[in-house]
Amino acid sequence: MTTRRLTTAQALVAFLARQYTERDGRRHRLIGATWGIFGHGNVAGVGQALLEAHEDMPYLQGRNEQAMVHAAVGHARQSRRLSAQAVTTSIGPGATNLVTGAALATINHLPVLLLPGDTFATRPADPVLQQLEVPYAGDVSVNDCLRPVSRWFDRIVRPEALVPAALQAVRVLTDPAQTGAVTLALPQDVQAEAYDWPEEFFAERTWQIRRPRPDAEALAQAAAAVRSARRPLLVAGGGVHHSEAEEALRAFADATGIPVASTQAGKGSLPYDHPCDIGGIGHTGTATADDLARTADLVIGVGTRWSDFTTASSTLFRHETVRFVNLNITAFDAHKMAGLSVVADARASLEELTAALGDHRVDAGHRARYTSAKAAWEERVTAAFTAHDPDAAPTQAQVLGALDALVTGDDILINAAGSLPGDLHKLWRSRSADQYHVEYGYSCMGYEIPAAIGVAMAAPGRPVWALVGDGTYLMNPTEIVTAVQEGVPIRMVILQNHGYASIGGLSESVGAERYGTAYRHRAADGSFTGPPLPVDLAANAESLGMRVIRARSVRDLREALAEARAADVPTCVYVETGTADTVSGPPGAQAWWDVPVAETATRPSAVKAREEYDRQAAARRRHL
Ligand SMILES: Cc1ncc(C[n+]2csc(CCOP(=O)(O)OP(=O)(O)O)c2C)c(N)n1
Ligand SMILES: [Mg+2]
Repeated sequence: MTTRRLTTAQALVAFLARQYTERDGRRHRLIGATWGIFGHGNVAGVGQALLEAHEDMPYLQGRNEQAMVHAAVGHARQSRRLSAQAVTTSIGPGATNLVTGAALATINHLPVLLLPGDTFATRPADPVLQQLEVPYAGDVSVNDCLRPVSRWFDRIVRPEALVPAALQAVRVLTDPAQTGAVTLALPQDVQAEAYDWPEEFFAERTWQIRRPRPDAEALAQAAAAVRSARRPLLVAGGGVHHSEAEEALRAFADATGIPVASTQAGKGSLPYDHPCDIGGIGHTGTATADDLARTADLVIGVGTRWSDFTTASSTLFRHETVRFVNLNITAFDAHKMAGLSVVADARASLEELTAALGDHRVDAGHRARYTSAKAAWEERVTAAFTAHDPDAAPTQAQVLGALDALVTGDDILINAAGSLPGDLHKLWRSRSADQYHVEYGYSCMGYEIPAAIGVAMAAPGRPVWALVGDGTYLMNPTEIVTAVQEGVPIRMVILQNHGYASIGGLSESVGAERYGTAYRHRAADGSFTGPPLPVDLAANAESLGMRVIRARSVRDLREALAEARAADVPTCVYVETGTADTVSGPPGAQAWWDVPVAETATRPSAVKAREEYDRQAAARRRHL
């Protein structure tokens, strides 16, 4: 047997550089680059290996471990999960900084390979710097925090264990039902240890991304259910995008006339101007979609996890005999809502369902109803987007309106948390399948800027916009430096409203009186009701190397956005949209969201909110 003598870290990097994915005849490098921040837990092992292999495995320098995972996740989503990135960290704090990013990746079913350094396997000195010691077990390290948020976790305590572990890691990364964060914890001594590796370990390997076809019987039952429904509705989730099923969905909608609503992850599955597209569904949905959901007798979920935002916390689907059909590659999700489950690839099952339905079409009355509701909602979008006074400061919706007037299907918008996801889900007119990139599985503040870098790397030449609230900006602005270093011309819009408009509004609705949600000085009575804080986020972004344009009015904003769009360096448009305790999003929520309210309280606001809560909660329904 021919062998090659390498360290464990060198072998891992050489192995990763030779893994490929293939789907629909297209081949991609699985791990195209490795992000890293070095410390004593990885500098001499993985760091040295990346240096030796720099031509085969590009290294990207991040500023914060969580942010590196966000960048990798953005990249994976933009690549339709056919390509991923690795993230290497030191031990201790560098490793535990991965936890939030790992949870985000796993929840969103997006692949990322995490390579945290780990404490010595051989333990010559115990403890080493940053080592956790617990009194009940000798084999626990901080990296065990990554187990519950990883789809696959292994600790490589001997060099030769890397061979099966690395193969399992890639199997999970490339499995469309299982993928998410995959962790290989690498004790720092083992990383640097040499071993004679079988040469075959480094052979090029191509992993077919499977498209399992639906079971014939399950599909026949699904087709029968659709045929007998009078008021069917389709809910498109993120699985439509992951599977590149947009064309198949369009063909299904064209043939059947069944209206298509979308979750946050599924928005853009149909372009907004397709006659069957009725926009977002659920708590942040459109009136069109939510009204149809309330009266639907059959709901076809495609690639959705049925989160509480989608089901309005189990209150949305109200038809007495409503049934669900779930097309999902993950059996776990396909069985939700007591649905008829079709466990298969979204594209394959949509194609087969369309064929099985032949010339079946929903009746004209159903079509007429959603067509006029869709037109009425479009008018509300236009009203929210339109600024009548170009010299006034824009509202948040008018900022979206200015973007709407500027962008083409080429532009990609990224957001994850705050009041923007709700406004975007309700209002945004998605022109292309991948334009709408809102991470709402984890809704993690601070995803936007690093994700924009990952997305821009996966979509060179396309304008990529990170839309960030001021709270979100303050959570995680540091990857701006990375965009500047790499010359990735991300566009960023900072919407300054001096605090948390989203949680402020929520707080008020649940009787918590906006407590702790505005960024204000303390007043004389100790409460945070003084003037807004004198922070200058535009100057902050500029200090990190961005080009910054301040927009004070709607007119300024239009010019600034156009300038940013044309820029070839990272560019920020900064705009004030009011204060977090005064702004309110247009239009209001069309369906409920369950956030439990104090059952007993002395303050009248909470007592009143609880009455409303009990009224809404009475509409909860378990679909069995
Ligand atoms: C990491 C993280 N911490 C906390 C939250 C809870 N949270 C959701 S939105 C929000 C406030 C966002 O503020 P900002 O970005 O200014 O947006 P705005 O609400 O003002 O639109 C908070 C704290 C979260 N989603 N993510
Ligand atoms: Mg804010």
